[in-house]
Amino acid sequence: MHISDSMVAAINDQIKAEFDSAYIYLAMSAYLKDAGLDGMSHWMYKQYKEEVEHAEKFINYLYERGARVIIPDVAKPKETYTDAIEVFKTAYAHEQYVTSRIYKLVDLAVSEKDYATQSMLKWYVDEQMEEEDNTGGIVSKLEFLGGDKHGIYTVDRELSSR
Ligand code: OFO
Repeated sequence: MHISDSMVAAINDQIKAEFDSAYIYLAMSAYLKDAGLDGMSHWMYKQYKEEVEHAEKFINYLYERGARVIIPDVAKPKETYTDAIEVFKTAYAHEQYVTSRIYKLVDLAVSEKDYATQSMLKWYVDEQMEEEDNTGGIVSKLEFLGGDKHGIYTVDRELSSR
């Protein structure tokens, strides 16, 4: 069955959102590196790479469906933050936003009875659950520490093993 123009447009839009996410995390990684938090910076760098993979997965899906891929502009990400907690809170809120976007794609695929796209999106639904859990978990830890430098150092070391 042919994929609809509206579904192709929505997926191209999501490809942009994934690249925007990648850049947001790359900028967070650079901020954390500058703040001397090498482990957190490394964690965010890995997150950046994952977002590029998410974009590529959508690109390959459109290729499989014989649809046109549009490579987007990437939005300039925020460069500076108050501290590591603000970084991870922003990342958590961003993941919640991306989840809402993925759910809208599912809604569209359901309304169009596009079963192939629904099946492909299942992977993203699961992935978003994991990403919210990861970023939300780090926020909880940092909030618990409430600025305690030794604790932050420990979390930083822990995140270096991602
Ligand atoms: Fe692509 O999952 Fe995060 O944004």
